[in-house]
Amino acid sequence: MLTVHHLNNSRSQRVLWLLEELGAEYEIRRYERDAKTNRAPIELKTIHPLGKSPVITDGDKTIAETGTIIEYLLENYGEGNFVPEKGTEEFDTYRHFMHYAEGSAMFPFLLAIYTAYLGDAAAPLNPIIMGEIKAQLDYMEYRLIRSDYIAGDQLTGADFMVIFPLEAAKARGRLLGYDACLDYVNKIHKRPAYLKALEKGGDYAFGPDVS
Ligand SMILES: N[C@@H](CCC(=O)N[C@@H](CS)C(=O)NCC(=O)O)C(=O)O
Repeated sequence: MLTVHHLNNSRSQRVLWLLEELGAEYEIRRYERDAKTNRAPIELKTIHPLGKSPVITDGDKTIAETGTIIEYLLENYGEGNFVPEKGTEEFDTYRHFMHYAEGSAMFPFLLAIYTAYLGDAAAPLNPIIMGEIKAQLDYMEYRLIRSDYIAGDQLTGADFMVIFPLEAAKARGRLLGYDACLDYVNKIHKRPAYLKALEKGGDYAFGPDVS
């Protein structure tokens, strides 16, 4: 049985969304963040040494890292959905955004979260971090003005990746002036499979209710 090790308020929500889009059978094992530290509970380390979410288990396989999980699910449960044909320009763009979301887009958002712990001591870093956040949002806006989804006019695996940095940006009020990004997030938030995943996943601070 396919099991999603699901941490509340986390990137694993997008794995649930993909599974709902695919109509796949799966079960959810829930983990709760520590109320004070917001960290994942130690038991997640018994599933995978990184102790992060998402992680999935499928028979004797354990797979961590969202991009790897999404590729694995598309290969094994996707029946050809959400992956452009290999050898096409769309496929190259899809692969780019599969890596881009966690590789480039998330980085300045995480820096902003971590340096906030420094208080005033973070001041010299803030202009650099804010500049980097702007560069990532400008890039996604440029893409989304030109196509319905991040890698073209079809929903692909890459959308399940970039939704998280964009949701995080929206929740922190950073999408003001980024109308294409905002419309994209709102469009995804209306998808029946997204809403079903939300119901199943529970507590999620970046969903449709966030302005
Ligand atoms: N690049 C990894 C990031 C995984 C990650 O940092 N997950 C967060 C949840 S959004 C987590 O588990 N945080 C809890 C902690 O680090 O204790 C991925 O996409 O899977």
